[in-house]
Amino acid sequence: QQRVFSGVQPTGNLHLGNYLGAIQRFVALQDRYDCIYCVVDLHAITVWQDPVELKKQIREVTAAFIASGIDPARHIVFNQSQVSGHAELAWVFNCVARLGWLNRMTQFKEKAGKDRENASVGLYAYPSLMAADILLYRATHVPVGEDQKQHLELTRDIAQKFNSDFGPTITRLGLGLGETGEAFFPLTEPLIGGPAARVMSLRDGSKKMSKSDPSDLSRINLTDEADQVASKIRKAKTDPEPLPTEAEGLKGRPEADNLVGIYAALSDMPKEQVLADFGGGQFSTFKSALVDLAVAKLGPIGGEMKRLVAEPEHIDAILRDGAARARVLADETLNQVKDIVGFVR
Ligand code: AQP
Repeated sequence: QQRVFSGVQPTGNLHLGNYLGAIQRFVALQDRYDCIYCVVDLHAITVWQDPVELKKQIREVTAAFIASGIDPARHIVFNQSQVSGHAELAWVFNCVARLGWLNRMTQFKEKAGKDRENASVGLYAYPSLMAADILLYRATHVPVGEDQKQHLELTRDIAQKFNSDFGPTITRLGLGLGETGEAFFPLTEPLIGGPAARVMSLRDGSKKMSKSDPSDLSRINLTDEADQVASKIRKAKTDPEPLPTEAEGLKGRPEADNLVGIYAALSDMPKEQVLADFGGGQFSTFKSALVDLAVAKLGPIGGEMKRLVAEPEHIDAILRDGAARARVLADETLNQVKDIVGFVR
């Protein structure tokens, strides 16, 4: 069975990168897979969160999912902390993952910065929890932005080590997948790609668009009003050359490449087509078209998000229902893991 799992952290300022790299693709996968979309609040607290804000942000991410077109009746939408299996399986994976593997994770190095001694243990163990999120549902596919590639590789390493450490027990208990029956966890495939796998900051083409960038001008938030979107795109950094006519010409021009990629992803066309339409022209013309496109696409989503967050009881009911359905799947895996590892239950 083909199953998709992915998550978004409720850490504020949901932006165009989150939308194009993740949420828009979550929506597109709904017809082909059973999907589980999670608001990963346990991940959020790896850095300190204000409790009142955290609650608001959990509801806001849920609202973004629904406003973008995810159907919580057909698929599962919930917040991670309501299903305790995530934390339980993460502990088992903490005992499977090796220190050396975690030491190589670049996101931890970036987020911990120079003051590594002061980073939380949770931030360090984050990839192990992420592996648990995915493998608790034995998900086969995970749509994420490019920045999560390394964590996905670690998830596969953890699955593989668990499968090999416990191979004979998995076979003896008849819990394996596929022909050989030795593997309990699938080797999950990342779904990364398209023109917006890595949306960059509007102020600096070498940095990814991110929630934590102190400059609000660096990102387009999903809840920005039309005039804010227009002003941010008009102020976006560019270079003095006109747009190239072919994708080759975007090499070495990160800001131009980023804006063309955003246009391509928003309009669901390849970058080549965007350049066929706008190549040779000035940025000002292209930026005006990009403003119109971004406002047309994001305006309704932002409006619907605001309407939904005004009814928190409705959102909380969706999350409770999703969590109850997720728990059934999670408990099944977790019980099998307990049997494999040798716990008494
Ligand atoms: N710039 C991006 N381009 C494409 N995809 C992106 N994603 C994030 N940024 C970009 C994808 O969005 C999903 C959810 O990401 P997250 O919840 O891990 O949040 P984040 O935006 O990466 O935020 P952080 O890490 O909380 O904030 P920063 O980076 O500011 O410290 C993921 O699929 C991610 O790949």
